[in-house]
Amino acid sequence: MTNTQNPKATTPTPKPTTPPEKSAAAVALGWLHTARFLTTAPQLHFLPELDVPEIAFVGRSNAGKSTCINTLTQQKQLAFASKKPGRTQHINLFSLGKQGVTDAVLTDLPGYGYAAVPKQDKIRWQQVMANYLVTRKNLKAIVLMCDPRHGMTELDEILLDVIRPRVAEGLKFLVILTKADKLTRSEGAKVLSITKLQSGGGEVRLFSATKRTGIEDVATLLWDWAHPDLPAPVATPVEPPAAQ
Ligand SMILES: Nc1nc2c(ncn2[C@@H]2O[C@H](COP(=O)(O)OP(=O)(O)OP(=O)(O)O)[C@@H](O)[C@H]2O)c(=O)[nH]1
Ligand SMILES: [Mg+2]
Repeated sequence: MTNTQNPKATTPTPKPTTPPEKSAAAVALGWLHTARFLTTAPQLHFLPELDVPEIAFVGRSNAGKSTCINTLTQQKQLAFASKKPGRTQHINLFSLGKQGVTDAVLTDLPGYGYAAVPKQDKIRWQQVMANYLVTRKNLKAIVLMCDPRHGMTELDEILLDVIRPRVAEGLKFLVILTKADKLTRSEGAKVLSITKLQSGGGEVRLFSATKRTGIEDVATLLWDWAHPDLPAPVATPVEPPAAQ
């Protein structure tokens, strides 16, 4: 008999669904979301020595380093981003890790190439950064942020030369082409393939904080690099429901 009084009573009970498998990207983003401020230093020798993997964000001023860190960590103001170039003037470290246990750090470095900076300061800063990139013992990966509308600039090439010996020794290297929302699809594809050639074997990804392009991919890559001894963060596949 059909129940005409209460149509809801005839609605079939939804089939029990299996919980979705937690993807590698979800694990990586959950890990990045634990980011918290660790310390800030005006110069290299003020940085604490650490024994966890460190991932440094470098690139021209205004390329989008701080915004990228905020996007990846899903926090609005962890790193200071600004329309005004030269916003980040210190080396800022952020701890990552669940339950307050730090298992990696992210480093936001001041950008280079900002025209308004006095020449002496520029030279001093380039030396600080080169020193950091060459001597920081726990440095595990470098993320070079690059505005694809300008491509790799001379200063980016100098940076590549500085880190090349360490990349040859196993330092991980990723070029993030930022602000991809400003490019058409074909412009994006073109700059991606050119940068792959220029990056000397490093990884290259298109990224947009506004359109949220490339976030999961970059997050997974960073998680993998910070946890080389762990298997990929995929939960055990869920068994399909038994046939009725
Ligand atoms: N359209 C667009 N704008 C972005 C994106 N990422 C960053 N921006 C903008 O670019 C400007 C610079 O961003 P920041 O993150 O402060 O750049 P930065 O590399 O940290 O700059 P410095 O600290 O000066 O080295 C800001 O106005 C951001 O809103 C993006 O993916 N798309
Ligand atoms: Mg910044």
